[in-house]
Amino acid sequence: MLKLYGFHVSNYFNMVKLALLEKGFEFEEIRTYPSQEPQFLNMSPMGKVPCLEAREGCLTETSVILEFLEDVIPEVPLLPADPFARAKVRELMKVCELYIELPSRRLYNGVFYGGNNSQQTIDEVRPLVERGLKALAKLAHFNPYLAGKEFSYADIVAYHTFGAVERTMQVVYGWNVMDEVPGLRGWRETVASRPIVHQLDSTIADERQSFFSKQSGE
Ligand SMILES: N[C@@H](CCC(=O)N[C@@H](CS)C(=O)NCC(=O)O)C(=O)O
Repeated sequence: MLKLYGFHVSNYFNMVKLALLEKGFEFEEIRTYPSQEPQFLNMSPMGKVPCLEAREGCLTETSVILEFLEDVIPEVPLLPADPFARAKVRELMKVCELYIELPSRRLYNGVFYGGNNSQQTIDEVRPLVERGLKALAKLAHFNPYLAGKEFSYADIVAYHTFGAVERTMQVVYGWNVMDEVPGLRGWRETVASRPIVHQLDSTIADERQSFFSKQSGE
């Protein structure tokens, strides 16, 4: 059986977990935090989560894991069959990861983990995220899903990107990114109403509460 290593506060972990659930995989979840311990680096060479253990060995990097899952269970497709449409979904995934999630992530320490964000980082991140959102606005269909009529990996990646990004932009800049792109808010509600997404969101909410109350020593 597949084993998924990670924890629910990790947006990348939640992308993979949602894909596993949507595709109907049986898997075991092993709560794991990022670590530079030699034993964990043998599984996840950068020490990051998620990490997926298959019969053949371990895989890391969310987009790589998602592609693997698609190859294993293509019968429940989360990528379109047509090569160009497939590439357009991957383009949306990349924009979310590289130009929205990664710049925002530079502020997570100050927002979620009690650290400090330097003024320089604060000044640098917002224009980057604005540019990423403009790219998303150009590419997204919201019809009702990001890439069109079918729910896809673009929705999974974007959905679990915007959870943390929305909060971060709100806390740091008082900026509501969900109003920045027309259609984004309605799209999120559509995705959230999918039964599997809804069920996973409840788990995430419980886990997040206990994670952050432990962190703040409550
Ligand atoms: N590029 C990685 C990013 C995964 C990632 O950054 N995971 C976070 C948890 S959300 C982590 O492990 N952080 C620890 C670290 O960066 O060392 C992926 O696509 O899976």
